[in-house]
Amino acid sequence: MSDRLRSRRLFPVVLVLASLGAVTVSGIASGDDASAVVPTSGAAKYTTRGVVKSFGPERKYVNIAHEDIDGYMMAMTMSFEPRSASQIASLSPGDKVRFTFTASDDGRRRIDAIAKE
Ligand SMILES: [Cu+2]
Repeated sequence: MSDRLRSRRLFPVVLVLASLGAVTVSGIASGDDASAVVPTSGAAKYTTRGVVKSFGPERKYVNIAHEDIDGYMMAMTMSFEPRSASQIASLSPGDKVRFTFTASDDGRRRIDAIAKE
């Protein structure tokens, strides 16, 4: 009886592990396809200052009026993606911030660190 219960409990775990294995295997297999690999060679990191203007739906991104960024672009307002929601949880429109972000070849600008000034 207890053996049967135990095997019933283990069964879903085995399925999950098996599916994780399948994901890993297909991930490795697709490594041959260059388009499936996130480019890192074209990624560049910048640190700048700005003013928080607004947020995207569910705070998936924050619009910041940033200063001139040497080697990247002139001052303007544009969106940046937090890597985790906690990074921008305490920010409000009007806050002055200093932040570092990574701009990658896929056009995304992800915030590495951000702090109010
Ligand atoms: Cu910009």
